[in-house]
Amino acid sequence: MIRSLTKLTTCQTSRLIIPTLTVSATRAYSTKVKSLKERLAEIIPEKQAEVKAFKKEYGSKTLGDVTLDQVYGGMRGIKGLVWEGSVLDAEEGIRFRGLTIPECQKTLPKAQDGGEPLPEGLFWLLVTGEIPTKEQVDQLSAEWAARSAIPEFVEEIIDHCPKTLHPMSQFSIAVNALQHDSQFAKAYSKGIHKSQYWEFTFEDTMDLIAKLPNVAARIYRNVYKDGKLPAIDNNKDYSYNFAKLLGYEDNKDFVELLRLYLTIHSDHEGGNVSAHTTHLVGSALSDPYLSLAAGLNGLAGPLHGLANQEVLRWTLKLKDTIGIDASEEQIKKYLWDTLNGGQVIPGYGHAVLRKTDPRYMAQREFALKHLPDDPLFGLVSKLYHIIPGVLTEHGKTKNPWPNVDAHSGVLLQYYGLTEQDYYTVLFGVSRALGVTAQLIWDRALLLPIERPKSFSSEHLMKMFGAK
Ligand code: HAX
Repeated sequence: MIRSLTKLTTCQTSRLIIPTLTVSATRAYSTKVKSLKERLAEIIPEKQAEVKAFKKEYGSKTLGDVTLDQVYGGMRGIKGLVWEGSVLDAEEGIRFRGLTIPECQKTLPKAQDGGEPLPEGLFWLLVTGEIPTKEQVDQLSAEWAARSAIPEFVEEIIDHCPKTLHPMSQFSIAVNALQHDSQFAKAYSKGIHKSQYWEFTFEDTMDLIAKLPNVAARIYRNVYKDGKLPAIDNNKDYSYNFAKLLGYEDNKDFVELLRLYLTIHSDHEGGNVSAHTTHLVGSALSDPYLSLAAGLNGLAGPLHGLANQEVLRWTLKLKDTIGIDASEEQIKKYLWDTLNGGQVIPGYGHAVLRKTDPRYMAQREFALKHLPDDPLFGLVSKLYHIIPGVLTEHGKTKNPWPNVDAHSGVLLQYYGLTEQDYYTVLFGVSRALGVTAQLIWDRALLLPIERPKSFSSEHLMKMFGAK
């Protein structure tokens, strides 16, 4: 068995599609270090064999019953998806390939000693299950820098969007337009063997991730600034270059924040709207561009990623209405007014989590280190002590604790990125890392088109003999 696996690996590696690169980019990363794709080509055959054997032996086992409440209740808790990159525990929060956020902060390569992890490392971890070396991560930074340019017609499409079009809609339009250069779509239409799907998915994924900062920053500069973008620095990491494109690279702490932000927002297992949508659309063999654009449209919903803009808007409104030094009683009244107005308190509650989100805690730790005296951070901390009690008394939400979105806005506004409507675009750039990592595995494991069963209410009532 081991011998046949080795054979497969060698032959798979020799068939690898090597991307075309500019001379400087080739110089930047044509070293002895094995590339992510080469490493993947070794891992995939082993995993394919493992999953095949697993399915053969345990394929008929059940994972649990499905209740009618779950069918009407957003499929909450139904176990029906495979997701390799991360698993979410209701009490503990997310683990990326088995690692908690603090463990990732400790073990993943960093740009500076004691700093935040580089999202390149997290991507490597999500894709391979292995912690990369600094050299491997540097190679990935260089590869993404080399692939980062976007076609002129995509720039024009973005430039033609009205400033009043929500940045997430612009983002989704631009990602769809990038599909023009999908290697997967082109190869598929020529006719490729299904064993090669993952390679073209990988190439699209690498191109797409590399281009997202240019797309996202162009939207930012067009809507909020003068529309001009600087060139990126091929010797710098992904987050530095993204910060540069946005115009914030001079502030080292902001760049560190972006590294943390892009790392922790990347993946949250498979059932959340953006992840599941990307995976579902990809199952029709829609390429990674089309799949991610669909996922981004889901992320743009206020109960999902858009909550981060809603949190800051709601918090600033609270501040303007009752003041930054409002008493506990005033804050409680404000909270009850929101709830009695039939609105949710943004940034609180979660479909799976039942404790404070560790992504919230990671951002709180960052704030305690870098902006402990910021008045708005003070208000966010005060809300953290008051909101869970009020939501518990309200008695509806199953989880009164803050989620990831309750903290990101206060950090971004501290560094001057105050344009709330833009926040979900940053989330989208990060989420791309997790959902496209899974797309590679979806195609490597040859997962089929998704097609769960549905019934009409009438049919369900008949099934149970309900009158
Ligand atoms: N404020 C007020 N009511 C809330 C609430 C909140 N923060 N969170 C949940 N509830 C309500 C629900 O609206 C629901 O009310 P109804 O029975 O009247 O429909 C009830 O409590 C039960 O909901 P639940 O089972 O606890 O929560 P769900 O799994 O249905 O929904 C949500 C999870 C995250 C959508 C929900 O908690 C919410 O709307 N939170 C506020 C918006 C938000 O922060 N979203 C971001 C979530 C994290 C994320 O995806 N980030 O991208």
